Amino acid sequence: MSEPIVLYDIPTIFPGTSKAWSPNTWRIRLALAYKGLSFKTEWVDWPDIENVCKAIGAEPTGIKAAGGPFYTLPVIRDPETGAVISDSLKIALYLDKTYPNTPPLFPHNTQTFQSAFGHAAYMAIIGAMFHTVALPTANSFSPAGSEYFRATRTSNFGEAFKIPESRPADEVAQFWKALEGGFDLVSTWWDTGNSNGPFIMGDSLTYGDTVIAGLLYWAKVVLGEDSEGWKKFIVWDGGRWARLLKAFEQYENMN
Ligand SMILES: N[C@@H](CCC(=O)N[C@@H](CS)C(=O)NCC(=O)O)C(=O)O
Repeated sequence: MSEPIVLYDIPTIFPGTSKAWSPNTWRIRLALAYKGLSFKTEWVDWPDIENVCKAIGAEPTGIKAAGGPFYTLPVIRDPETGAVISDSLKIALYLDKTYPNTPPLFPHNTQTFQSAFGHAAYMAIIGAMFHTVALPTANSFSPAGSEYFRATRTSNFGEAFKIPESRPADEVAQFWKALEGGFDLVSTWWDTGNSNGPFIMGDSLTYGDTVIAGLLYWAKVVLGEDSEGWKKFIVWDGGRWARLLKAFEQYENMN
């Protein structure tokens, strides 16, 4: 029996499937499960990400606003090959290449299309999404994690990402409207396809779907399944996002 792939992920303080929240790490959690690759999770709290990445030889994925390498999760370590890979897109490409006999994340040479779709969809949503769910996100971590998350949103991304303890109702409503608009835009791209399946390519799950699913899991976990906020996502775009998550449900179990 080969050793499982290790997925490095950031934990919330919640139990079960709500322990994972990150839109980026969810992509890989779902991708590994979809491919049927055995994996286990190494949970890394926010303040430890950089040290853990350095210790296992993971590459940074960018540069911090203040300068210096920026280390992020997901990272995977594959004991079969010795590879340590950072960045969700690079990990997904690695998995298809290294395990060609598993269901593909980039079928029919769609790497270029999938990476462009993933980037465009993420960018259409992430700004409004951050401001809409930032406070419940910050409150989902350990005390040290929460402090780190709050401090580094401004030091890494600027003052616009400062997380206020409360916001005026009209500002909140504006962010929700912008968020719905982002999902609406992505939904129009989906509509240009000619399949009724839940995924961008119809009935088969691909990398681009994991990008949207990751964003949806983030909202569901930090807002709570029974919250008013999460109930909005479920009805947007004729229930498209609820159907998408339903299709991912079989892959969401924690490892
Ligand atoms: N491009 C990277 C982005 C990953 C990313 O931003 N991860 C966040 C968690 S959602 C992170 O680890 N941030 C570390 C930090 O802010 O210190 C990917 O797709 O994997």
